[in-house]
Amino acid sequence: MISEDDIRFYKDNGYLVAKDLFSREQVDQALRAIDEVLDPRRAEKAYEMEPRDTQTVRRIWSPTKKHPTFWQMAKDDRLLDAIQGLIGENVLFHYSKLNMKGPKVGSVVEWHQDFSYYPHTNSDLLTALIFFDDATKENGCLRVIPGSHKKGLVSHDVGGYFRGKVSNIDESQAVSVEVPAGGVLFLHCLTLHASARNESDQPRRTFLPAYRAADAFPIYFGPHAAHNEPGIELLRGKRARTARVEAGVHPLPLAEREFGSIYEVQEGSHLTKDLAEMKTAGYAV
Ligand SMILES: O=C(O)CCC(=O)C(=O)O
Repeated sequence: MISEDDIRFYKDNGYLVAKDLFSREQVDQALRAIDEVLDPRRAEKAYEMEPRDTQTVRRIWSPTKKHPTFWQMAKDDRLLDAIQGLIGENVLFHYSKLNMKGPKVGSVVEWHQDFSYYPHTNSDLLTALIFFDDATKENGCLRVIPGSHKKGLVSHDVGGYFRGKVSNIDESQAVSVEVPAGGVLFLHCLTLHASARNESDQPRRTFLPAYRAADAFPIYFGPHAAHNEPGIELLRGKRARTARVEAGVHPLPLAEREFGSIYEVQEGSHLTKDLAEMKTAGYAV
């Protein structure tokens, strides 16, 4: 169970680390599940490759739909207890993804706020980054700007279209969050974050289930909401009969072309892709 101090830290800083939330045994089980999902004999294509090394997977889409181990992990009681402490008693599963961040190639993730991809009526949304390897500066651990979640949603546009990234960040405020394997980083949806390319010879595999308070509803039903919304599921408490609305003016994620992942839209590689290919690719960011 997380403490009052932990909750205060999260509210002040927009992130929180819980070390040892998952055991070595659970991490090993998850690593075996990754191997099963990536087994080339599987008919369903479940992943996206690194553009710089077409042998290396960078993202497994919706792992909770691809293997029961990930769904079990996303519903883990200790994890949900912590999430209830952070976003309230009524908790919806929102969507999931798994970033592989392979040795020597693992793609950079540019500065962004997750909320920019899926603005909701309120900001009680978070992602749990569950690390299957020690996340270090060398293998591209997450970098965050503490307290940035209090400043609202900023534009993620480039050239008049949504490109899912923010430039001119004052990186002097950034903190590198190193987390041991089995640990979890809870990330507020408005916290600015990024990660560098993995230059090391160690992977940094991370499972990212996302959650939201049951009274947070999408305010823009673009491709991401349309893709994720059918998969939402109540995990704790009750469904909401009213939407809780925070004041604010939110830029909407109006991209020049649809995109399959955060990597594609940030790199601009979606602009060169065939739309039909993207429609089969899934829209979890
Ligand atoms: O895995 C990372 O380094 C960043 C993850 C992230 O921000 C994302 O996938 O939206």
